[in-house]
Amino acid sequence: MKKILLSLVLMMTLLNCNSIKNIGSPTNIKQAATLLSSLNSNSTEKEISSLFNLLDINKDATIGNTEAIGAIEENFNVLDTDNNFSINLTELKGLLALLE
Ligand SMILES: [Ca+2]
Ligand SMILES: [Ca+2]
Repeated sequence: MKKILLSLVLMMTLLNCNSIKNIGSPTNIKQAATLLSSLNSNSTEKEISSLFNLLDINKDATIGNTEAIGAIEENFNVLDTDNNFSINLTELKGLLALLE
């Protein structure tokens, strides 16, 4: 009886792990990629905020290196001006200066 319960708990834990992994929905990433590719030096801070919200999958108000994509990933160290290995909204706005 205990064994069954234990394997049930184990199964639940595994299921939970899977759902945590899937928080970043592919639609968000796709939307973020589209938005990112449409950005240029004339883009507004509002567009940067939308991009930020799409990329901040775990909603901790920063873009970690696992959340960065494309040009943000490539310029991560440049954008991360305070070198704390994450990009906040203010730092992401620096992307506009990098775009032409
Ligand atoms: Ca985040
Ligand atoms: Ca930072």
